Amino acid sequence: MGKTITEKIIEAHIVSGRFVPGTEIGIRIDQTLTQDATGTMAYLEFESMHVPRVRTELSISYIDHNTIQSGFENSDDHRYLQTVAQKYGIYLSRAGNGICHQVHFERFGKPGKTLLGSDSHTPTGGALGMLAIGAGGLDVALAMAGEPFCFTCPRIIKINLTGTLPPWTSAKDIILKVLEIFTTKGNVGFIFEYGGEGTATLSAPERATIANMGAECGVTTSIFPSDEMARIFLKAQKRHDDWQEIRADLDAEYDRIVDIDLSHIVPLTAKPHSPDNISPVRDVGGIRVDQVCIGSCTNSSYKDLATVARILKGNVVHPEVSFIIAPGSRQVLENLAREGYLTDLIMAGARLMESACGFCIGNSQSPQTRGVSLRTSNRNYLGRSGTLDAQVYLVSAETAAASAITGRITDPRDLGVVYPQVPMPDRFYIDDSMIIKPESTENSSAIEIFRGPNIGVPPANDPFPEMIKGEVTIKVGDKITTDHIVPAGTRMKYRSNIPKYSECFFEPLDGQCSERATKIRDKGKHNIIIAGLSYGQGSSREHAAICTMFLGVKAVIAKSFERIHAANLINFGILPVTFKDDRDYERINQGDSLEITDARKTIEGSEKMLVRNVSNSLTFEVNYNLSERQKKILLAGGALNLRHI
Ligand code: MIC
Ligand code: SF4
Repeated sequence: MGKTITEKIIEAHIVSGRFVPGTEIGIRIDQTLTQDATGTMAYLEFESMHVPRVRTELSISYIDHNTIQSGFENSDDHRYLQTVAQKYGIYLSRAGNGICHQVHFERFGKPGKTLLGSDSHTPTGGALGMLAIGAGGLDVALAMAGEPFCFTCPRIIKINLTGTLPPWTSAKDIILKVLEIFTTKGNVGFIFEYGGEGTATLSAPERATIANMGAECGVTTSIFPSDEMARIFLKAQKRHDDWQEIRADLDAEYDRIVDIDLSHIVPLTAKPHSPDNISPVRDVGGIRVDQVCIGSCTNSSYKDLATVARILKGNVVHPEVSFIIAPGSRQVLENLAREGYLTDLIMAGARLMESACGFCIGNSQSPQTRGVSLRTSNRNYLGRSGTLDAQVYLVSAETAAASAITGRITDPRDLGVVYPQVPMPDRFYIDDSMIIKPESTENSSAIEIFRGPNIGVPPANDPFPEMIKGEVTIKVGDKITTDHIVPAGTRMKYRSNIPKYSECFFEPLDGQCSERATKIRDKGKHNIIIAGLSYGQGSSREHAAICTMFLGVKAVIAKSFERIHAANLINFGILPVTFKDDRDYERINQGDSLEITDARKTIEGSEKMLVRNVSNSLTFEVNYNLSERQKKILLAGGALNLRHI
């Protein structure tokens, strides 16, 4: 039987288990990436492992998230990251060089390799035919220490693209279509593999947009063949030697095949407040727009921004629209400048932001009260923009540009002009001087690591208790994201200071939650969280688990979990369990006292787990699906404890 692309790469990297979907496997990791918001903790964890130098082919630390630097914390973190990188053999992409996924795609992504990144959009690399997976910082730290990455062997869904995109539609509309079909929940354990003759019409940067936002569906990753388009892109990046052809075999078998005819794609939008709340742009056309933001790791490539420049040429944006542009990388910015597109953008009234995450993570450019913001980014969760009552719509660069001109949500086909087809350059202008090479092994011992007062130590946990006896701290609904659990934006500067960061636990939903959890913990009781479907969507930030641990939560009982957050909970010694009967969710309230007697023994013996609700005298069963490896981690109180035993 033929093989899928995924199967070929996994089989070339497998170190434990076999390619049997649904079972746990371990793979060797060739490359790692971190960014500053998750990286400081990941490197603190790496340091605590006492490994003298990274054991990967390439590890790179990007500074792209916390670049606002209001207060000393971000700058201190940057300096810490730079010195750690120098010492341990890690490359460092300096602030200003661009967003991790865009830069990695341009300069380091390699067909056939494995990449593990402490950011949920790491799958962007799948555009070049690599197996690129997002994970918590601790898993990335372990990979840097040479440990395999363990995860559930995926089931593969083929997305078979046919036809070609009509004018004024683009890759963003394709992935929004995919989100309409698959939604943001129910896709854990799957990989999207793209194929079909429609795929061959998409350039590598277009594929990157699609692979990037597959993360919103909750799949392990998305992957494209490494074909002529990948070769052309790598050649234009002066990296032709990095190319190798990788395709699925013609008789490869998939779990499911979904056909999408590109010629039927229309401009789409994800309406507030979820990336799967899809409708045609025309259906919401005419709504007044206060802000348009173009950038983020989804749509900030040269092609995106050059297309926007061509659409805007000769126009000034609508007087009521604040128009933000954040190029994805310094390379994109240089190429736009040299080709004259930057001038067109400036003359159209663009407010030029740094090549960084910026508006996407809500640390700047928050919209006005009840403002309507059109963004080319990938997430529009409630409050993520920094304005709780803002209405954020996710759109393509084309729709964003058209709407910036008219001041209303506008289907770009209705502009009544010819679609500007921007060709990909044969050669990009390239300059890697903002990437710092690590010190040689001989010189590295002399490097002193800089630690400002904001840099803490990874918090310790006790081994898993014999029994869980505690209180329901908070009961939440479906599709709770890690942005709900620990918000980013202006709070993100406390990523290296867990007690401080824990103060905003569940803040967007319940301002009292952190205080309540602290009181329960200080009374010697355990905290327990009750949740609905798809708990822990979105960001890979392990802080959503670390702060949960710090506040004394021992179990999360949910209808279902997202992959990265569930792995992070186990890594920090917190038990994720699901309701056997979802109706039991209705029979629990915030403040109820719950008990799991013999919790530890139950897990050790793989027995049936019962939860007693002392407040209403009901008992219900929960499921836990832990491999032997995960049981060991959990019972030790987390992966770091296990390593130090
Ligand atoms: C995000 O887009 O939410 C982030 C910020 O990039 C996160 C990582 C983080 O929280 O630092 C992600 O996607 O993993
Ligand atoms: Fe940065 Fe936004 Fe991409 Fe996250 S989604 S890496 S915040 S640009």
